[in-house]
Amino acid sequence: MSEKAKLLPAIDTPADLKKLELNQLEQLCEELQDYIIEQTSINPGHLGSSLGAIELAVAIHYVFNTPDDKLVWDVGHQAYAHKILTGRREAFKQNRKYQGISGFPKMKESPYDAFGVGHSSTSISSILGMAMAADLTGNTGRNHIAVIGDGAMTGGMAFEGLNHAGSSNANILVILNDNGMAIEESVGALNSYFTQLTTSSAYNSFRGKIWRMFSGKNEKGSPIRRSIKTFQDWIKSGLIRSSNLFESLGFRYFGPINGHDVVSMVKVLQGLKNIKGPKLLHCVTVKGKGLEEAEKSQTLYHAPGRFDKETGKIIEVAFEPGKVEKYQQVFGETICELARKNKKIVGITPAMASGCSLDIMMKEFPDRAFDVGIAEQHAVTFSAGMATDGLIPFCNIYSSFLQRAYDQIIHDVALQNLHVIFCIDRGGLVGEDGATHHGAYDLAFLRCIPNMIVTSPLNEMDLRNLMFTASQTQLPFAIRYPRGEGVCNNWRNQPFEKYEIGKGLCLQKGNDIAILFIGHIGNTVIAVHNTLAKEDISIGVYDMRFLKPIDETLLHDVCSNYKTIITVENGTVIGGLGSTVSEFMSNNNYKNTLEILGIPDSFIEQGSVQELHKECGLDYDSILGKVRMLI
Ligand SMILES: Cc1ncc(C[n+]2csc(CCOP(=O)(O)OP(=O)(O)O)c2C)c(N)n1
Repeated sequence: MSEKAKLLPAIDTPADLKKLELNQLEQLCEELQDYIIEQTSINPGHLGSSLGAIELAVAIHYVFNTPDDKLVWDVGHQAYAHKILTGRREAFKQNRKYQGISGFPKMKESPYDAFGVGHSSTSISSILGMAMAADLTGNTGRNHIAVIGDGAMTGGMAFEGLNHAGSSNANILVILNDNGMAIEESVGALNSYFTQLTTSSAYNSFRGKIWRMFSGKNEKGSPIRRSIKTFQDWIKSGLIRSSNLFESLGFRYFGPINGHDVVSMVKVLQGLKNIKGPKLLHCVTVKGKGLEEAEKSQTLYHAPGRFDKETGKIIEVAFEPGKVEKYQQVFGETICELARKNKKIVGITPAMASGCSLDIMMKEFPDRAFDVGIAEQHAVTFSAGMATDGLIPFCNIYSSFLQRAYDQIIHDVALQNLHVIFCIDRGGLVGEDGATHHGAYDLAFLRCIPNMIVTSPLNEMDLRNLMFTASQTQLPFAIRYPRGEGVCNNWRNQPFEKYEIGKGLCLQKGNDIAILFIGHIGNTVIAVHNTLAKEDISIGVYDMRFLKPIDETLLHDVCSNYKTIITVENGTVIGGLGSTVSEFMSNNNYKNTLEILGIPDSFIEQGSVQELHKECGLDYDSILGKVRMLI
């Protein structure tokens, strides 16, 4: 921590924070800002969102009695100040690291993390559940606070929560942290509505009144309660109710206020603490607040990697000749290539345009590429709707977020047998984002859906060819690939090849042991094979390529010719490739020894991809060791 820090070193819990005078809070916020910048510059994380929510975290913990009062951070990527203030100042140095603390609030980690998060738009439902539980158990004095960004507010669940809460008397405070940004700029009508709220003169004059009311600037020393009474009278008069979305839904709306003015925030929160029932406080904040570069380039600094803490400049990794590119780049360029040739092709992303590289298509074909907000369910059914009219939607969704849209995949796409292509990014272990973000279940949960084709590419060329094949196959089609680099750099502008559906490949015949794999993890298997080949140990290597339909001819061949079969997949061991082979063997009375390598049946925490592969026995050494053991 910087030597300038005078207040932060003494804060181990919110009780220490409460010992500070109100006029010391600004300095504390600056120290938190310095500390978060210093730490994330060397140990990357979600910088911009957390810088934007420092004052919110300080004000909330200053006013409310956490952890008895419940506080839920939506997504939780903005909660670094919260973590630091709640006993994890030193542990923050190990933020997102293997065996360190999680980058997101996590119930197991701290009593101050009232709810485990990572996926968006869960805060209102969960805080409402807590508030209603408090009512039922007679814990009536408790406060319940949810902090949700304008991006997360676009998620359907947020509205489901608002709808329920607004008709209740539940004592909840929703703090809308409005910075106009998701990872990219927030999209949709709600975003325009928030902009209207923060710029319209009626609301600005209303805001002035609220501001003065709670900060006591109009009547020196006037009790907050009297001000609240005035506010309630306004509400009763219906002045605001008719024109405000949240008021119409049964919430009391306060704001918009400046979410970086910590002293005023404290006063407003103290006032709101005395108002029961569902309330929403609209705070306007700046993503990346306090670091010029991060304020200027908010998308880039959402999670910038390492940067220079003084200048804020991102530390570029030196270009290495021959360095391979990411699968995401291959997806982005290939969809454009296909779209140039076929006008029916469209692209859809739920709020991850730059992460999945659909932004490349959005630039070239702005009318045919859609960012639909943090709305995976909508993204899938919207794609289905387009497919009914003969368009060919490539719906790109991160594996773990696709879990949200399971019924939409089954009911709206597969059951209707529609030609929707799912490009499933971040398949497998993703690294530092941890348990909430690993794409562990997709192969298993897609395989059991009728009509679905489920595939995974070994490399960049495969991804291109599978995208091409999918565009030419009138069926629901899933292509799942990992985060990060591929293995070859000669994929650009190569001719496309249409693959035979359900056909796997024998890469190498061998004796005794055959390894069957699906996806990019196969490159590790190939490396293991190459090592053994140098020792004159010959193993069979098979790229299944299609998990569904599985290549039964290939499986008969393998089961008849090898004593031992090892399956390797970067996905859960329950329900994926290993299970498929096991079912096949059982159905066909094969008695081979079968060893299934994959992600075990437990939640894997954060760490580098390499560390996690090792933990799961999916790294080169572990696979090699396993083969040696079985020889
Ligand atoms: C279900 C789901 N979809 C996508 C994401 C990826 N994601 C993480 S943060 C984020 C943007 C959130 O925007 P907002 O709530 O406005 O918070 P900000 O980062 O602007 O503070 C997105 C899309 C996610 N965490 N969960």
